[in-house]
Amino acid sequence: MSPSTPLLRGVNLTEIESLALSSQLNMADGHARQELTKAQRSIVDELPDLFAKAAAQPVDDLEREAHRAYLHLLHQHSYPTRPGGVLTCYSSSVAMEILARSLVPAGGGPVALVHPTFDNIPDLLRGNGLRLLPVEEDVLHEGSVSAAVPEGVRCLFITTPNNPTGRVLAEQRLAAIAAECAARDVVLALDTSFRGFDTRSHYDHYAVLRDSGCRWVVIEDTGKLWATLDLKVGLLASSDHVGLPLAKIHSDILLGVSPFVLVLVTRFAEDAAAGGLADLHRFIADNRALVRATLADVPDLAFPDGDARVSVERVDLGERRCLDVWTRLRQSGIYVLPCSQFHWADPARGDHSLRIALARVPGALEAAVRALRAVLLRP
Ligand code: EGV
Repeated sequence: MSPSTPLLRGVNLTEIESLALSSQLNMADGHARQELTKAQRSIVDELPDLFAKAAAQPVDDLEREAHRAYLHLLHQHSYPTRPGGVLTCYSSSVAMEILARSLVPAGGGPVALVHPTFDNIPDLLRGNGLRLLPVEEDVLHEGSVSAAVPEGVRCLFITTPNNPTGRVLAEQRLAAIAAECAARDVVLALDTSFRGFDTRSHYDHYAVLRDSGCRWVVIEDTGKLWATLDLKVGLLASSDHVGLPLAKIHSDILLGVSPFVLVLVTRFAEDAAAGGLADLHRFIADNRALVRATLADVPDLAFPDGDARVSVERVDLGERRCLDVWTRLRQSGIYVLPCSQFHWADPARGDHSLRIALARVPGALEAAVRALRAVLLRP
């Protein structure tokens, strides 16, 4: 084991991300930190008017508008519109905590969870006393559907597009998995927080889930797309007869999110629908190309997620250990994310990769990746 390994043992990804928050070269967290576009800046210029609108209008209407603007933007036309069908939360992690708590009294076996994925998902599930069973991405996406839904689980939880791999659950595969969950009465839960970046995840998931007849929950997140200084919401959507006390637990935690944030989300979603989303996709693709080009001549290096479109990029370091590289970068005030903790059931499998955030100002990203290149080329 390398001497730097104990440094981050028992530390979660968010704790590592928080070390980077005040750094000029923070390529660690997956939050949006790029510059606002001209159109987005004009929304910010209108904030006093938006504040007044938020204060004047019934919050029910503002909530409906925000759900509609965001979910239609991403082609999720069949989302539930019944009261309580979409619960608005401060963040997707709050939605996740509500789901995890709701699963506890459901009884039965463990929760099957995609492996790897962002570690706060397993941590929130385990923190509520739930047992977990890892499901490898390949098993989830290919081969027998019954292997993707392990015997005896109470819930199957899938992050799609996944964080950090960017892997997207195809429509046919979702339909097959949902049918299996319906037949075996397993709750199917999706975290689609990164879906805004990838049009391959813009098919209508809610239509597929509804038609399957399974019990389902979907967590959505407006927080990954736009650099709104963490003014965002998480959405917790569920099927008619989900059989989980989601609304009750939601009420334990909050009365409602700020109407001001709801209005802001609506305006950013409308701007995205008017062309901003396509611009954002080009921006992320350019930043991904910049990372790959800057590191192209480094030997024994690979980009394992060739097809990814999410706002993070994994780098396979070959023989090098991510903690050694992370430590050396940190000495220059540059932060990325070591990948060990994404592999929540087997951290060693992430010991040789890093995750770089792409929702950043290109100049800063380039400076950070050049420094990474220098570290990797130094023996
Ligand atoms: C990412 C931060 C939480 C999370 C960041 C994230 N962690 N919520 N405990 O929002 O990929 O960096 O999802």
